[in-house]
Amino acid sequence: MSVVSSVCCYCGTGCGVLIEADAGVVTGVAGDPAHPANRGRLCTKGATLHLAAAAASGRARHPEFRRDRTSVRARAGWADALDHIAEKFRSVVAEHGPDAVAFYVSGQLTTEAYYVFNKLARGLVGTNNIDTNSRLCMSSAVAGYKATLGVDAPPGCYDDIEAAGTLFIAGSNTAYAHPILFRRIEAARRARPDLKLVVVDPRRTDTAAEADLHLAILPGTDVALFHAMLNVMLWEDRVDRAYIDAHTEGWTALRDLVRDYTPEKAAAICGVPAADIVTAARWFARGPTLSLYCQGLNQSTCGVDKNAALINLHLATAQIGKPGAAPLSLTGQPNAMGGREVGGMANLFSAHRELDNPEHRAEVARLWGVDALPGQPGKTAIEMFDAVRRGEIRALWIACTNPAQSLPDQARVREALAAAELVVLQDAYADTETAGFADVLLPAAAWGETDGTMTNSERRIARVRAAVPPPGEARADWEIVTDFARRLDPERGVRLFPYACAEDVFDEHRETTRGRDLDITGLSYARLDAGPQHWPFAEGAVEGRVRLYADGVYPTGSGRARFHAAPYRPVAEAIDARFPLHLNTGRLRDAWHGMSRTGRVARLFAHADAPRLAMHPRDLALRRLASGELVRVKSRRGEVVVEVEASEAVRPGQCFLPMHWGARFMSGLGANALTLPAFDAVSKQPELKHAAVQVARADLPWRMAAIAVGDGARLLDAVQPLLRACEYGAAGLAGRAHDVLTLRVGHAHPVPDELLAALDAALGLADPLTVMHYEDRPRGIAKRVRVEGGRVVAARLTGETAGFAWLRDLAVEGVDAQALRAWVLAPVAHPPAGGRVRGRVICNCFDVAEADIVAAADAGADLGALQAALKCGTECGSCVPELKRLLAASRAAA
Ligand SMILES: Nc1nc2c(c(=O)[nH]1)N[C@H]1C(S)=C(S)[C@@H](COP(=O)(O)OP(=O)(O)OC[C@H]3O[C@@H](n4cnc5c(=O)[nH]c(N)nc54)[C@H](O)[C@@H]3O)O[C@H]1N2
Ligand SMILES: Nc1nc2c(c(=O)[nH]1)N[C@H]1C(S)=C(S)[C@@H](COP(=O)(O)OP(=O)(O)OC[C@H]3O[C@@H](n4cnc5c(=O)[nH]c(N)nc54)[C@H](O)[C@@H]3O)O[C@H]1N2
Ligand code: SF4
Ligand SMILES: [Mo]
Repeated sequence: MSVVSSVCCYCGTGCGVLIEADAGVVTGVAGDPAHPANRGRLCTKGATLHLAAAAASGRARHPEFRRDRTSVRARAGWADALDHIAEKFRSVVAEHGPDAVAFYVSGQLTTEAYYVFNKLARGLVGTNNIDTNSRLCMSSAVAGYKATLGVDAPPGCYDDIEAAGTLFIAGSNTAYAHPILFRRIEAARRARPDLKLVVVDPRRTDTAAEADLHLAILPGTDVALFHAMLNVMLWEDRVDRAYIDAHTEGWTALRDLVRDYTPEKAAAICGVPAADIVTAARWFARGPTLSLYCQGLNQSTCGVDKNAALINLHLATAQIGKPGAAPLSLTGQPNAMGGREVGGMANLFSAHRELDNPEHRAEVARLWGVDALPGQPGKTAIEMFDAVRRGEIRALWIACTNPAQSLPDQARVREALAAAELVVLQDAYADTETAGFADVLLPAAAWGETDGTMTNSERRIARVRAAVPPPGEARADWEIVTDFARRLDPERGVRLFPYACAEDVFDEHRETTRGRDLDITGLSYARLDAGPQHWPFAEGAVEGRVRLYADGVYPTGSGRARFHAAPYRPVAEAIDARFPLHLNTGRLRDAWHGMSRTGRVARLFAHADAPRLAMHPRDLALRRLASGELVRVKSRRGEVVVEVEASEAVRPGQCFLPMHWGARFMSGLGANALTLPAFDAVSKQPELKHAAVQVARADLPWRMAAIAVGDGARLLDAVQPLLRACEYGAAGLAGRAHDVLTLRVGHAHPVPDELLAALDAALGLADPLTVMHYEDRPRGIAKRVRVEGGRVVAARLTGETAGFAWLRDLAVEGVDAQALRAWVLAPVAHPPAGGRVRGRVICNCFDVAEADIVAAADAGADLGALQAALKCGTECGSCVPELKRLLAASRAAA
């Protein structure tokens, strides 16, 4: 057995993990006690990384390609696949120029892979058409920092959590999206009960529920709120005039602008009490104040203004450059920061250089050893897919991202993917939504299989290490690019891409940072082996700089930070009589994006096993809907059918749909069937957090549900035809010791018998000799159950699906199925008396269900008693916020 230290491949917290491996297989993970981001802790997703890594089905193992759109992809060798792409690229470039080629890459690549992709696009192909999913994620934060502080550098660090007097969390559901940071926040508040927590979020998330003050603002109104807070600070003389005079510029314009934003006026725009705005302003100004913010600010058509308006507050009160005081933008993906360092966006260049600066271009050309670099701006994500759709971009290389799930307005995205002459997909898995569009599939090594570095939210660079070899012929991302570059241009490619290992790439990247704000010339793999380090870390330094701007000098040219005076602007798509509800989208605790990895770990479905639209009970009543019913959610662009659930966490007039379910896990295209491609004029980041929708009951009387024990990914493949055939469908996994497929579908009329027969064959329900079978044709009701060794291993319920959850739990628990025979062979639909259903699991570590927690809470338990009796929330802690919420709900009900 071997143990290798690396970092978690999920969120930007960047937790250190120890990967245990045996005979080439990842067998376990543990939090790395030596890593400063997590000190040994992991959240639900991090703690199950080994399960995701060990799930072998669905991995891309061999290159595949097809010569034309009418054929299917066939397995090929690396040389043939890469030569095929090279040939296509050469012909497209010869005929239409380099800008007819584009790369769409990812904040989940290592810095080294990111670096070589950039060099390939700009240095070898000669196009700036390289953008990334960070455009959907961090580009407003990048632009917000640059507009105010001069460069894209988060000035604070995680230790500021413990040093702060006020934590100001805006548009971040830290409890779900950065759980280990939230554990630190909880611990800091336990240690110092006077540490104030303010949360700005339209929803009452678990993060908001923990706050001393929750500002449940109306969607998109943050700028009005932040301006009003500054208005209060001005009135009450809480701004730091000396700091403003010495270290900033643009104050007068901002001061004049915010005069109009009285708390009363902002209260009307934001839908929160004016008194709360005043309180927030006072706590903020008192400080030291650490702001933590994420997609609620970034994913907006005024995302840059939101970011900058918050930074204004830090500058006006001098809450920056000292312990506990900083505007700290949380990065989403594990290497969102590293991508920015190497210039991984269409408008950026290596080492925080600017594309539109000719000197910067010349510097990079010199460093790379090329004559010149293209100056024509590249296309950003939304623009890029539009250009593909129009036929302007003909060849598209996608790596480590799943645009057929995650980009807004899926109908348009899919038109683009279908229109392209060549789609290359470099992914670790072969079964993502985007894989269906790929002409060439290049199998990539995944987490635990590659070497490199990543930078987390606090500018800390850590080593990523391989613990096992990649499966089949999969290769590291940087290696695929290097090989391709050498084939595309045998002379220049070999000269420009001389790398033999990831470290060679790192060393070259390091050199490009010399003299820049993010100078890391003092770092090396050897240095990083001793532990992760903050940048900047210039040659000769003994450690990285933990906090920036302590001296009040900003890299803006004038040395002064710039106030940003932009008025509040509403969301792009207003609600109206036809689309009267605000739709908000975002994350759940245990799912990662399109679930290509978390969707292989059955226990990660236990917290939320299907996509559900959260709506306020009043809005449900208005539509005569009840929790659990199917609804059709429609926007101007598309629709989805999902279950609705009553939730007090959303305000009346709003609803929330998780982003995780795409076409592989549900019928339809998921949340992004509804979202719109409108983007911020500066950052080009789309407004994924808001669309206008309508919601109405979906009358789909024909229902079917199925379960089956087996290989999760294979079973999910088998249910795809049914998901496609039905208007409603949700597929997932359940279980811990073994995978149980779960499938629920609904449709206006019965689906063709052939489809059901095919499903039965795939789930092992076809053999009349081994399958118990009840059928009531006139009523359209059928039950089929297969029992093996006294255990339910597969079942299908048609027409009447009331027994679904009960059967699923029987299959999960593998309990003796004696009572089943009588039930299957009788017309009753509901589970027999005593047929218990476990329901949602809140604590994933100890497998504790909501029902058991609620029962204990109703019996008077407090958090300590709950933890002592059920052990829930005593391991990773991810469920603690929810335990507190259930306890509070129980107390309120009592
Ligand atoms: N479990 C889990 N964790 C993740 C990820 C994941 O997929 N799953 N993904 C990672 C990635 S890439 C990212 S970018 C981060 C995202 O992390 P977060 O940004 O924290 O997560 P989201 O749920 O997208 O959105 C955050 C909150 O913004 C709120 N919001 C919506 N509109 C507004 C608004 O107008 N103003 C304000 N103030 N708030 C608003 C939403 O209600 C939501 O609660 O998470 C990272 N961590
Ligand atoms: N409605 C809505 N949409 C959203 C958001 C939202 O809040 N609401 N959030 C947006 C945000 S912030 C983000 S970051 C995006 C995320 O959207 P995506 O980038 O599409 O998300 P993932 O599912 O993480 O895609 C990563 C892909 O890389 C593959 N992969 C994993 N490891 C490797 C590897 O080592 N190498 C390679 N080559 N491939 C690998 C995975 O199998 C997966 O297919 O979604 C955006 N879309
Ligand atoms: S908080 Fe969880 S998902 Fe994020 S890096 Fe840490 S273990 Fe991974
Ligand atoms: Mo993200």
